[in-house]
Amino acid sequence: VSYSQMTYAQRGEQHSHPLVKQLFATMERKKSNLSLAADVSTKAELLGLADKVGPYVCVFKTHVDVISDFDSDLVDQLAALAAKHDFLIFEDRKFADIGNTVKLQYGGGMYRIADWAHITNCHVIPGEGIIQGLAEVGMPKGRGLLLLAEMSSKGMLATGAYTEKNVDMAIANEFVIGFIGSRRFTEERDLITMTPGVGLHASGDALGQQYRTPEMIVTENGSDIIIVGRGIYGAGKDPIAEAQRYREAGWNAYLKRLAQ
Ligand code: 5FU
Repeated sequence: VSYSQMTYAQRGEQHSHPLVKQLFATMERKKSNLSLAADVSTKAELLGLADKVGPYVCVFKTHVDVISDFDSDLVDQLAALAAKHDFLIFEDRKFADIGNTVKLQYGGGMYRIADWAHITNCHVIPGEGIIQGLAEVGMPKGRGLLLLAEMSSKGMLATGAYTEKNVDMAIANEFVIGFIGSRRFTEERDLITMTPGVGLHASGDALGQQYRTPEMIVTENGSDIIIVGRGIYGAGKDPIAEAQRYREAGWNAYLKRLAQ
């Protein structure tokens, strides 16, 4: 039986990676396969959003390098909100350098991403050394890595043999817990997929973003988690109401998949 036909709870019970076990348990508890993409530019906005939508998401996704007043208190407070509302933190860093450099970028610098982000991601364009470098920092801390097997934007180049290479590398590396992409990629060791570019209405933006619905992504394509940004907190929106709406849409798409 395909993992797409199993419940998140069942998958959590049999998964070998403690972080993924925790993720699936959270998803089941909160009935949420929604991740918020919090692309806001100040500490106050980021924390405010995390406190408001925290109850409805399983993963809170950050781009910490767009915060103009970043400090270490921000990540302390974000970690406290993650505990309060029961979500994981995913820093969407998209590492893309050689193993030795990404080790420095992941563990050190101003952001010290490995100290607070449960999940991060990378491009495999440099080859497998990037995974090994990140694993040296993240594995002792119990973190997990997603590979960018595809992207959501128009004309993106991660296709065909490149996408397949991502799948091979994910299967071969214990530190990898899954992918960014639009679908389920493999039945090997229950690697998860998280999908950005999800919207209930808009079809895209002026800079190449393309949106698909939760049903296309979760029911039809077998992805596990939808990532939604501006659909929830965009101009004129009520983030709590939209988070509830996307949570319900994502969860119903999952229930529909199970019933197929
Ligand atoms: F890897 C990817 C990708 O392929 N597409 C994306 O859109 C990541 N993203 C991120 O998801 C992007 O950096 C934003 O943080 C978020 C999408 O936000 P939106 O407001 O829902 O378009």
